[in-house]
Amino acid sequence: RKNLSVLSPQQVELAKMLIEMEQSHLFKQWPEPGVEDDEKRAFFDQIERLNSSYPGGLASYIRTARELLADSKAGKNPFDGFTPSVPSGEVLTFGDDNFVQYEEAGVREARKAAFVLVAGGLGERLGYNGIKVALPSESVAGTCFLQYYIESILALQDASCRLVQGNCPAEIPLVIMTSDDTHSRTVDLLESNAYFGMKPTQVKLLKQEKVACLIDNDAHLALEPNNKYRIQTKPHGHGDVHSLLYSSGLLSKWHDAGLRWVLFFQDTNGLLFKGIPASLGVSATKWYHVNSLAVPRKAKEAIGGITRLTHKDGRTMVINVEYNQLDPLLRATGHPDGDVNSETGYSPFPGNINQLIFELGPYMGELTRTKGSIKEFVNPKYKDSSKTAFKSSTRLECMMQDYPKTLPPSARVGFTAMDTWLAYAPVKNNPEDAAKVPKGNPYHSATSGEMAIYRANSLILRKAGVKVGDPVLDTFNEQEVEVWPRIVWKPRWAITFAEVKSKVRGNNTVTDRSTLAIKGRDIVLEDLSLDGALLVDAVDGAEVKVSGSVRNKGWVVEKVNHKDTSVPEEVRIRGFKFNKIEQLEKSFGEAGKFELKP
Ligand code: UGB
Repeated sequence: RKNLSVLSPQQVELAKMLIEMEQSHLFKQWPEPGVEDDEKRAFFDQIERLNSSYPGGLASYIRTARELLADSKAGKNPFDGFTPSVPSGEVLTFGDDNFVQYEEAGVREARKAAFVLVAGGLGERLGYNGIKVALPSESVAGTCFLQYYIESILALQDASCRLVQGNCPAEIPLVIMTSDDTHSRTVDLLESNAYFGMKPTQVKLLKQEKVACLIDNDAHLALEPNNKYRIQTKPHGHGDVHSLLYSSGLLSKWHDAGLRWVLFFQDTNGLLFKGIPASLGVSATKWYHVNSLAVPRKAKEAIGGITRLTHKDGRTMVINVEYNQLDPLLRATGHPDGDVNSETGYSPFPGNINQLIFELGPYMGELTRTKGSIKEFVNPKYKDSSKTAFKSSTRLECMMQDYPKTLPPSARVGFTAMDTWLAYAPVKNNPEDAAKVPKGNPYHSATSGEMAIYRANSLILRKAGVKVGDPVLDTFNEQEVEVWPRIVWKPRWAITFAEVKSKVRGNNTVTDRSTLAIKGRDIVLEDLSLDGALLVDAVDGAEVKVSGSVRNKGWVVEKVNHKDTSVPEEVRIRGFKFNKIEQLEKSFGEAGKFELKP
């Protein structure tokens, strides 16, 4: 009480709030006024930040925490009264007429879209020292994830404008949610690479704040172990993206500019944009307010399951049930074996890849009501079964895919499922953990993430009529993977299957030991026979026909041990590198018609 004289009027109000919320333990060790006054004010600076960054303020955080901790202690099932069942959604088959039509519809809509990348996570499971969006998605061209995302958005923007023939103001906005863990390194990555070709004004960074940790079931706030003037904080989860978008004012700006869609995506999926155009087309055609992209999911795989939940009172919703909850929910509702694979070899519940497409109007309406707050959860690790003490402090968390939980039953919530090879290859696990993944389940490692890109591009070219060599099985960092020809292309070469088909003519062949990098927009493969390595670059307007027989010693895949610290971290975590023995490399720097025929 005596220390109040040290504080500003706003800080005094916050101090009173803390006392009312039974947080007086925070001040127990405070010395007399006049001693460490700057530290006391700094303490309240942090309290002010924690208060203003949480919808409803810190008092609301503490109240919610008490409720959720009481529910957790009582063992209350968050799905009490709900029965799970398999929802129905749009299932796409890559390359068929339906897929191509949805892609065209999606490209048409893309100029009315805004993209939101959640990239505040440190990626503890991966253990990589840098930010995850700076990791190369593949090592033929060395494109990092952020570059791949930005170049894909720009390619979609151009494709969308071409389709509507000029009637196009489009500069598709990109929002990146960062955190203290990732913010400055994300800014550096963008600035040192000229925003990968995007206008800096198109990109907006929103930084999420961490939330206060809690020491017990009464939601007493935790102090840092060695600092009585600092509240301990931890990440609140990707669900923060909704309140940040709401408070940024961006949604109404987008709405006024005629935008219609907001697409959310995660930090390390090198296949993501192969499924985006068609899924956006599904949203537009089916008028989905919420559309989640999904892939077949192995039972117990560490991705959420999209589930229809029907309550005893008749309410029903289609929602992600997180991987650690699906199995217990099924067991509690008459499925004694829990989450198991069906005869298809997969769980009947489609896997949520957390790529979400929201219609902007209904989304804005809902956020005006909720201020962007998302249903939270708490996951305390108790010391013993009395559930009275925690092993370490806990905090509330939230997930962006829980947004539909507060929607009325009239909301149109659906999903779009497609093959995993096309749309999902995240990089989440370090080599040791990936090597322990049960056989048949995906590794989700840097190794599998990169190999998945070569596989997808090979399969897409095959579908477009190219004869692509078969994969060989090999093992890197103790993970057995299919090694397909190392084929990559810039998103501006082709962002849809229709574009791929339009740039592949005649009889083309790529052997299994080949590497192919296509870096320019107006490059066409026509009667090419490739057995080796070929890298072609061309400025826009340089129309290059690549044909004839290209044969050289090529690039050989060489193993690298993940423990070999003489190799850069981003290379050794994938377990291989290229020995670039011989290649044909050609660059076309001016507009015109050219033929590359060795
Ligand atoms: N992220 C943030 O931006 N802020 C945070 O505070 C935390 C994370 P993880 P997770 O698709 O593979 C999700 O850790 O949480 C960003 C879905 O919940 O990679 O294990 C972070 O930077 C799950 O349903 O994923 O699981 C990253 O971009 C499942 O679908 C993103 O949030 C799974 O992803 C995800 O963080 C999946």
